[in-house]
Parts: sequence; structure tokens; C-alpha cells
Amino acid sequence: MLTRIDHIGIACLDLDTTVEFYRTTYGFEVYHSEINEEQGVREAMLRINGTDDGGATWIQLLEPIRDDSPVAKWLAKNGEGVHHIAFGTADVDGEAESIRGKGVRVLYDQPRRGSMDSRITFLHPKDCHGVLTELVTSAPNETAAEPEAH
Ligand code: CMX
Ligand code: CO
Repeated sequence: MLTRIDHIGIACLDLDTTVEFYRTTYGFEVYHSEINEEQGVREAMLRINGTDDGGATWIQLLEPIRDDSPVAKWLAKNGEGVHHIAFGTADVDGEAESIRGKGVRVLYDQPRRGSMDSRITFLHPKDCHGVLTELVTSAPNETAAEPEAH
């Protein structure tokens, strides 16, 4: 079962400037930031709200660290904006297999490491009415985090 919107992924040209916009305009704080080499991004996770399945909903701000990364390619074509949506589930493996069985291309054979030690996979946007869609199972202790100092 997919039980929440885990995050909205937003591609940006300058992570620090974009984080500052979200803080000063909306009051959202960064709870976590990291570089994910495999995905080719520097990212910040802004916690928006907890959810009734025990998880949370986030804004994921993404700045590319390599010109050949998916986010860099997308930015070059579209400019800044909403890059993907992610649904949360307790069982990313089972959901991915079930959705694959419905004829939707799942991009990874096995889920990979995502933000905050989550496990993630992606569905091809061309099979999802133009929306790059991520499936996420969070690490158990994810929501215990406090905002980062700034
Ligand atoms: N949303 C909607 N459509 C998208 C898209 C996106 N984010 N990215 C690409 N597309 C569309 C393109 O517009 C293009 O459509 P047209 O053929 O009509 O022009 C088509 O998909 C192919 O796009 P492309 O630019 O040629 O890009 P690639 O095929 O090389 O890669 C994809 C597309 C989805 C396979 C690649 O972006 C990918 O592997 N994404 C998953 C990984 C990822 O995005 N990581 C960053 C986030 C990490 C995280 O969330 O933690
Ligand atoms: Co994401």
C-alpha cells in the first residue's frame, strides 16, 4: 500500500539560495542535508508535516553535482521546478513488483539508497502521465530528527 506523499522533489540551480527562500517565505526548516553521489545530487530535506502512518512529508530540494546527472539534464531542458513526486510505503520492494506487473517501467531492478537511508525506486515518467514517480520506504528512525542549525 502507498500511504502518504513522502516528498515532492524540486530541482534548483543553487541549493543554499533555494533553502533560504523556503525558510524565509514559508518557515520550512532543513531537517537533513546530504550529497547522494549515486543520484548525482546535493539535497536538503525540509519537513512539512507528520503523517498518520508514522512517516512524514517533505520538500526535497535538489542541486546537481554532475552535468550528466538526471537532475542536471532535466534543469538544462526545463529550468528550475518540480522534478518528481514520491509516494511512501512500508514495502517498496512489493509495491515496485506489483506496479511493474501492471506494465509500468520500474527503473531499478532493486531499490537503491535514498535520502536519510531510505530505500527508493522510480517509475518512468512516460508510463505515469508525464510524472517522474518515486517510491520510498523510509528508515525506521527518520522522523526523530530535529532541524539543522543555520
Ligand atoms: N518528469 C517528467 N518527464 C521527464 C522527467 C521528469 N523528471 N525527466 C525526463 N522526462 C521526460 C523528458 O522530458 C523526455 O520526454 P520527451 O521524449 O517527450 O522529450 C523523456 O522523459 C526522456 O527524458 P531525457 O531527458 O532523455 O532523460 P533520460 O531518458 O536520460 O532520463 C529518467 C529520464 C526518468 C530515466 C531519469 O531522469 C532517471 O533515471 N530518473 C530517476 C533518478 C533521478 O531522477 N534521480 C534524482 C532524484 C534523486 C532522489 O529523489 O533522491
Ligand atoms: Co526524491
